[in-house]
Amino acid sequence: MVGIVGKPNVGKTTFFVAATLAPAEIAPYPFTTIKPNRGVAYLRVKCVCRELGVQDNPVNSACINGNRLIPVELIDCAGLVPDAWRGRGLGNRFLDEVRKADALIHVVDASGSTDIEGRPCRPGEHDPVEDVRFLEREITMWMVQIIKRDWRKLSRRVELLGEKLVGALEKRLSGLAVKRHHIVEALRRTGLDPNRPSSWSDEDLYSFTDELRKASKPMLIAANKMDMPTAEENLGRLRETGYLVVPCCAEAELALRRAAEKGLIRYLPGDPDFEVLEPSKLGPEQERALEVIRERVLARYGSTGVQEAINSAYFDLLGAITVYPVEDPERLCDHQGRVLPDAYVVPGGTTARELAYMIHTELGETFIYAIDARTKRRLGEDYVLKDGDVISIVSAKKRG
Ligand SMILES: Nc1nc2c(ncn2[C@@H]2O[C@H](COP(=O)(O)OP(=O)(O)O)[C@@H](O)[C@H]2O)c(=O)[nH]1
Ligand SMILES: [Mg+2]
Repeated sequence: MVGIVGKPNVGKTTFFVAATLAPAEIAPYPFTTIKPNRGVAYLRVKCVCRELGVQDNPVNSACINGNRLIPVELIDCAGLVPDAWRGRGLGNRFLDEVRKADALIHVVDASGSTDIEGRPCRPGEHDPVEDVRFLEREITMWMVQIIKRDWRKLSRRVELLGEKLVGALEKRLSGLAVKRHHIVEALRRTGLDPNRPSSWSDEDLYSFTDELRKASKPMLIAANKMDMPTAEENLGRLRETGYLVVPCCAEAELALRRAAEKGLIRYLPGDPDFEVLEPSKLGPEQERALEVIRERVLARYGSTGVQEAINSAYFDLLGAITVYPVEDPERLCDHQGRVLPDAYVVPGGTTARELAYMIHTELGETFIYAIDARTKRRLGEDYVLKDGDVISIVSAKKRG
């Protein structure tokens, strides 16, 4: 799951509403509304159907003109204000939501027309780079607070009873979507001694936790409100932070999706342009508004950035890949004859057997080998899946 974070009034909810408005061509996913601030967005990838020259019948996803749309969960986190980690504002709610996220999209008001607390100010007056630093610090401080709670007890167990720090922290932080390899990575980056936690200073603990945050909550910046004249120059400065920065206009995306929903324009989220389908039904104001979007956003930045930000969160931050499991490697279909029924978005490094487990526990347990449907070659359980693989799994037990 990916969380949308940022201070108030930057456009998080606009981004969320736009991203979770299903394209008109596809029936909304059955679990579209989970909670008011939790919904389903779609990853957009080039489907393998064209390359393989087949007409597909997607089941767990949709395919529009060769674009596979795969549902993923998105959460619109409460606006963050300084000192949230101490419980200020909606701090606790915010942190409770960030807890579950595997990656974060930090929506920033690139136009600089909201101050550090999210209050409107003169466009260009506020420096959005400050927002980036403040959010990092808030999340790190919150994690420090959790780790510090029983640091001494934990240190004693490690130093006197020989318990491993990595294992102890893993248990302590399991509710924060922090994994073992994140902890190992943070230790490696700080070079701190895992056998002597009692010797760590407060600064050591802070830098360790900061690395832990970077590893376990990778983040990109959606530089929003790019339609505003003051946004352009902040874009370069935001890029200097080292983060992946996607120029964005959530308001434009929302307008385009709504116009597409009504059949007024042809537009698929992520497209570089739109096509007016019903010129007679567009009022002069709507026509002008769409033209402004084309000029100020699409022509300049190549898209509204909303789809790109969601795709980047999965494919760049999390290194995910898309694979297509099929039962019949010849006809590329499931037992009901549906061609390329499913697209799975899985972590990079996933093996054939791990994929089998993701499909069905029993399939994982009875796995014999897999078949690459393109080459018809046999693949062993340790085969590491590649992006776009079409895979059939052969197991000892016939599934009913
Ligand atoms: N100019 C401009 N305004 C936007 C954009 N996205 C959102 N807004 C406006 O910013 C204000 C706050 O938006 P909202 O989504 O409620 O922000 P949140 O508090 O971060 O959830 C609203 O007035 C939106 O219309 C954008 O891309 N461009
Ligand atoms: Mg909001």
